[in-house]
Amino acid sequence: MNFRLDGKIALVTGASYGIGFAMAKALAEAGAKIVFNDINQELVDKGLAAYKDAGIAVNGYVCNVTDEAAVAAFEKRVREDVGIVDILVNNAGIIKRAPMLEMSVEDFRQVIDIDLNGPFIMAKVFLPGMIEKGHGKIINVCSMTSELGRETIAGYASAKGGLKMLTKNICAEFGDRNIQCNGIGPGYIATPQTAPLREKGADGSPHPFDNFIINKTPAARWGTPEDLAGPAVFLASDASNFVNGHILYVDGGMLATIGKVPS
Ligand code: NAP
Ligand code: GCO
Repeated sequence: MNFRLDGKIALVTGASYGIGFAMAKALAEAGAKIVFNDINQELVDKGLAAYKDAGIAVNGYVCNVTDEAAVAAFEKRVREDVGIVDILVNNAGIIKRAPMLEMSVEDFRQVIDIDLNGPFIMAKVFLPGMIEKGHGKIINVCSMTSELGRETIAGYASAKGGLKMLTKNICAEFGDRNIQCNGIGPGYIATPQTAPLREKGADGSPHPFDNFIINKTPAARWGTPEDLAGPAVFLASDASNFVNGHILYVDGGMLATIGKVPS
């Protein structure tokens, strides 16, 4: 019963598809009432249709996680429509790939704003409700790049590294209020965000990055959004009440090894 979420309200940001959708679906299957947001109505509608197809009743809202006033209004609307959020999953994010010398400061700033400032704003706005309730779970969706750099993603890695430390800071400040803040660090997952890294050549040959990841991952495969389901339920449930400030990497073993010699 420790893994059940019955009676809990879970908010997953940017959860119209991909990893966010898979985590929200798993939290719903564990008993949670799901609320999600996305950046525009088109995506929210796409998500509402997908949740309906999956037989999950959800509330969906348009909210830009970088807009503090919009997030405050979002929290008020969710409180009125559904209730006080028990579980916040900071999943919304973007990535921009360019060699650093070609990356504009504006692009760097935008990635930091969405991937790091956004989770800060969401946590700042939704923590008071958790404190009011006497419990809360915050799950920040980090990345392998919370630990490792890679060329062409300076903004993203900087944001995800910062998100790891924000996770630890929320743990430090709110652990004594029975609030657990942990991170989930997905490895390389097959979603639209990584589609450019998996595109086959005109001749049907695999993308060089594809082989690179397969050789770097002991599981010898790309992850799927569903690989994040169980870890999300664990960190959202009472089963993890003494786990705090931890980043749970769901990477097929990638961080444990320097990788295999390409065959
Ligand atoms: P994703 O393509 O990163 O998109 C996440 C969702 O967030 C999208 O619906 C996106 O809308 C939305 N979003 C973007 N900016 C937003 C904003 N300002 N406010 C609200 N929503 C916003 O999807 P994903 O690949 O499933 O990744 C989900 C999370 O996992 C992200 O934080 C990502 O960095 C992280 N992650 C992904 C991988 C991977 O291999 N895929 C690995 C590690 C970590 P748009 O579609 O309009 O952008
Ligand atoms: C990239 C990928 C990664 C993944 C993920 C790895 O360009 O290297 O998009 O950043 O999205 O974050 O954990």
